[in-house]
Amino acid sequence: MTDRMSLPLAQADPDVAAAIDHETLRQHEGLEMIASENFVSEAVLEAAGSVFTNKYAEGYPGRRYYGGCEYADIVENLARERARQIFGGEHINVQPHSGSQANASAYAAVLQPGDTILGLDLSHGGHLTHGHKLSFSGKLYRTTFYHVRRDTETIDYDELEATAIQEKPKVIIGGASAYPRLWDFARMRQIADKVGAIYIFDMAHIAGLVAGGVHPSPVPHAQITTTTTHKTLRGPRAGLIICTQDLATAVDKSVFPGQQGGPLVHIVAAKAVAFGEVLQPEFRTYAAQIVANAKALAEALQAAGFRLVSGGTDNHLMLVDVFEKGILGSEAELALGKAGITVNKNTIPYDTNPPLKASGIRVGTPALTTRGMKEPEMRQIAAWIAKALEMRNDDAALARIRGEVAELANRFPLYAWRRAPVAVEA
Ligand code: DSN
Repeated sequence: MTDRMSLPLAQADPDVAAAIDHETLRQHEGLEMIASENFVSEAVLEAAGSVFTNKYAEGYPGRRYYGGCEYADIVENLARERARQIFGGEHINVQPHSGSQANASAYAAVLQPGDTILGLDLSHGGHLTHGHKLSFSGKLYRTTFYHVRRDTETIDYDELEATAIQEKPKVIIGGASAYPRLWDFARMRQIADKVGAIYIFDMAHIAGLVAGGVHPSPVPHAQITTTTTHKTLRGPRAGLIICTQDLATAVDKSVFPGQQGGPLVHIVAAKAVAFGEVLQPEFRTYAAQIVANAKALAEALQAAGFRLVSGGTDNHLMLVDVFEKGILGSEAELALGKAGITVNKNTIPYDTNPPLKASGIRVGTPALTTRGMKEPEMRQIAAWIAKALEMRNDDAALARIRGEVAELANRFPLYAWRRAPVAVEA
């Protein structure tokens, strides 16, 4: 290997190294409350940064198109076995590079272009890949949507059933990126069976809660369950598919060679490590604390006068209707960012504002729970959120909150040895 190939990153590429240092510090100093984000362990980071990034391994364990796959087989088999222990299910595919590619593969396994999908409307909490017209799912397939009720802001299963009977979809997909309540998996499967549709459930947001036993599982109900692995599940950024045995060959072919070439073996290895962590008893405690923290945060925000979509939360996230107080979601996101609290603006059901402004913010607890924060910290954070939104046009007040936030963050260290303050310029 040449000398240059052996240099540590800080010497080989100081610009990228500095950006990584800054990002490490940013993650440490702020309060990460984007509901879909989390912090992986050092072990997962190490596997994700391992020499498996060098390896091609098209195919599946024992049936590869390249030589030298004996260790790739070991990590892929470990990931599959551990995922099976966590979620059950008859067949597991751990190769999807992302949740979107897991969904693309799931659809392609059971649909032809032009077939109909019935999914939750994006503006009611759904996901781009559940049929939105700007996504492959809305371009390749005919799409139709179900919604939440105006009064309860929970899924309208009667509307879903009526639409299914009328539109005769080949796939009904459940799952959401911004829905704070439990799902009725049995009812959805019943509707799917009634109209002869395949029931797919995308559990990306709640997978860690399902794994930790604090949320019912869709796996016994859905013919195909998809997920990302990096949200509540706290693994590397990637996807996963669980399906019934009769769909195993179609799903495997759909992932490779249908949607992807070689798997990202370093990420598959990191999934194996993360799934090993999920199998430890501590993960159940972690999952329970995510939900307890969300409840504490929701109650404190309500006590501070905020309206929450659907009146609260059953899972890891909540949607705060800030427009009810005359604040746009985009303004709230900006003000909270200045105060060191990272959230995203989010449409609320029947929103009268466009998505880039939105009437709500989505707030989640998985990442802060990983740092060890509990209910008292959630109540403190709710007070800061209320104060920051009230003082949203006062940069000095927001900077003061940011200082208090940093003090709290310092009490819950993150990646301490990875931070290189010397390399980080102000
Ligand atoms: N971007 C993810 C989320 O934030 O929910 C969904 O893909």
